[in-house]
Amino acid sequence: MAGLVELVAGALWVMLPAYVPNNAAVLAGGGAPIDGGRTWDGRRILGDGKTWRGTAVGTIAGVALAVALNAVAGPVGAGAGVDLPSFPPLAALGLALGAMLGDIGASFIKRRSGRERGAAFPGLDQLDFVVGALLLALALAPAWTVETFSLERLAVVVVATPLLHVLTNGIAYLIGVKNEPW
Ligand code: CTP
Ligand code: MG
Ligand code: K
Repeated sequence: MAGLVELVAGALWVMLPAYVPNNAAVLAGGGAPIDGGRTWDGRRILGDGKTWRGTAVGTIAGVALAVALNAVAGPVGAGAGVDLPSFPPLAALGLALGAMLGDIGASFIKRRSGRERGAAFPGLDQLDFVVGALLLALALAPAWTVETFSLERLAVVVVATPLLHVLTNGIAYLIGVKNEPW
């Protein structure tokens, strides 16, 4: 049991800098779309839901959270009796920016498949940012990523992230900051 708690706590901890960017982007969204309104084959390349401001604020929020977590990793880990990793700068950037890029890549796929802005794409919506975060972390901080994301932790991330995503987006919808509950 103690092992399971430590496993789940560690998995969620290392993903926090990837979880926060999407939520920060929702709060900060608006302004110029990344695709500048351009279309491809009659459909928007990305759509109005992917903005420069949302992407920048989301990325900064994720990196800032990693910096904050670094400051408290020791005391919090000791208090909870678990070993919590800290985030080197490139790992933090990879997780945060990668999460945003994964979400942007998903919008690209959604538009190509004819889905309008805001349409749901179950599965993709919940895991796009996980894939983006892990890939960019792997590219920017390969040793840290391989060491930190054990297969066990990855399994927890793949199972727990969709649940957390559904929960946080549902709350964001209910309190009126998000247009759709996904
Ligand atoms: N947002 C943003 N920039 C991003 C990601 C999100 O500005 N890179 C903001 C937008 O205001 C967006 C909101 O966060 O409408 C919700 O994000 P998301 O659900 O990812 O976008 P959707 O509007 O649903 O568009 P899409 O169908 O392309 O996912
Ligand atoms: Mg959406
Ligand atoms: K999305």
